[in-house]
Amino acid sequence: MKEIKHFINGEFVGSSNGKTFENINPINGKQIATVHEGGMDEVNQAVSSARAALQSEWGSMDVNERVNLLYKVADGINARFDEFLEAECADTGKPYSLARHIDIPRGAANFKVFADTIKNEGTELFTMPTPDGTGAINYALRAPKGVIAVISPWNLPLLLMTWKVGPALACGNTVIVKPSEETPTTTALLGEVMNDAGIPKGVFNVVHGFGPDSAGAYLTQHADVDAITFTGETLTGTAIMQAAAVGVRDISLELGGKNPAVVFADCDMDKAIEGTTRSVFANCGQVCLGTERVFVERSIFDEFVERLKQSAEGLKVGVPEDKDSNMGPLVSKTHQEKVLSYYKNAAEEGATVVTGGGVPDMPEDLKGGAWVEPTIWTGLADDATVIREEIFGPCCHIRPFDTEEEAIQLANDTEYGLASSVWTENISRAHRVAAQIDSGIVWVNSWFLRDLRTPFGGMKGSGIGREGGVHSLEFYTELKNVCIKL
Ligand code: NAD
Ligand code: 6OD
Repeated sequence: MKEIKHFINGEFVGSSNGKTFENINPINGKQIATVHEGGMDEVNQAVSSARAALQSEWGSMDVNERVNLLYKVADGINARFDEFLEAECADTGKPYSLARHIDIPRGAANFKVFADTIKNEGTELFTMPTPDGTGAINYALRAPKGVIAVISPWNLPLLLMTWKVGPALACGNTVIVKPSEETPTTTALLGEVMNDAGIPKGVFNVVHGFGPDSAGAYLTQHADVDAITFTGETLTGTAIMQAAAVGVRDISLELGGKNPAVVFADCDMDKAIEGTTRSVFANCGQVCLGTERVFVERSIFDEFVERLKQSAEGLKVGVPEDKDSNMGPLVSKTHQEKVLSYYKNAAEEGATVVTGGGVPDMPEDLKGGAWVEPTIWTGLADDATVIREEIFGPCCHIRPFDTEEEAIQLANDTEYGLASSVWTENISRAHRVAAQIDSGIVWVNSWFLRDLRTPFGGMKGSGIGREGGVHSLEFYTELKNVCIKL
């Protein structure tokens, strides 16, 4: 059985307490690896290594050298593209076709883009008059924040982990990553790439384990961690924010969503169906930016529901290596139980099940997997459970609306505010509606189209802070003002 160890100070090490857990393939429920579970010892060692590395060659390295090393990391991921692909798909069950286009290329791009950002972005300078007439200039210096804890989820493991590690290292910090217990493999592989690229020991560390009473909590509570960057559920974010309050440490929180799509009668229906099919069902609905509430103008409601149904029923649920498969299983049996409980609840609360609602009939060797059907509901009241709570599965509710004002009010009727999509060919309406929807990103006639220079993050319960482009530099550095009296 393959063994996955921690990566501390440039070396793969097992847990001192001998504790391990199983890494399960969600397509069939079979174990694919044994993972070491980190305790306080491993977290202490990783934090000490990260602190020491700040004082080593890494701390005094000039930005050009750092940028070159990060380019080598990106090249290293690309050089081992197929290994990363296989590992990511085994941990998550997602189709190769998806991971090949999104997860792995973005894993590499996250290093290149932030290397370029730190190299090309200047800081501000102001000149000011003084009473004696000589004047003064103020300029800003950026310094790394220090030791950063990165806590990441399982849905896009490499993409979301490197989205934090890339800018953190570009800014000269050192990191300790606690990847999700469901998906440890690509983070471990990245350790090998870091060594091959020549990243100094202790700059990138990985401790595996769980959240509460395990590596996640020990790391976020560790007094020598300077800042915490987290992606995951809103409830976990709340616990991490409490941990960060001790010692007044900075946090960046990218949390859950209950994202709306608003489809106007003047949309291009083909584009709206194609985009909504992706936003609801891609990655088996496990994308924080995915759509779970669809609002459609009444005059096209029936046609839209029928066409989205056909599109959902045309999806092929299958194993990662199947070229025709466009939907894998959920990440785990535990998550399958959660999603199926929402399917049951929707029916109990009176939903019309347009399609799906259960478990697909899979071949015998896949029956132990975490499969669920793509599912669409209509007819629920606005306070129904599946309309209020994040499900994180391949499902949505579709509701009609009559006016633009009503559509905006419905879209904003949630405690979350991460992402939204608006489908209209009317450019004035697109600008008007985008400005009024309370979410960190509004896509018009698209979904998950990403420019990494733009601000990314959530409003309301979907998070605190923005990352992306210069916004990442704001989080991963301390800005110091120097005022020179002339
Ligand atoms: P999760 O919150 O359960 O776990 C995320 C990570 O936090 C894991 O590594 C876990 O071990 C760790 N953790 C759990 N409890 C902890 C604690 N008390 N202290 C420290 N660490 C702890 O999330 P998940 O189930 O892995 O991911 C799905 C969730 O993530 C969904 O809610 C989804 O919307 C959200 N998400 C948000 C974004 C975004 O950009 N806003 C992106 C992806 C996923
Ligand atoms: O594209 C990104 O940078 C990003 N953070 C995506 C988040 C997806 C959530 O599942």
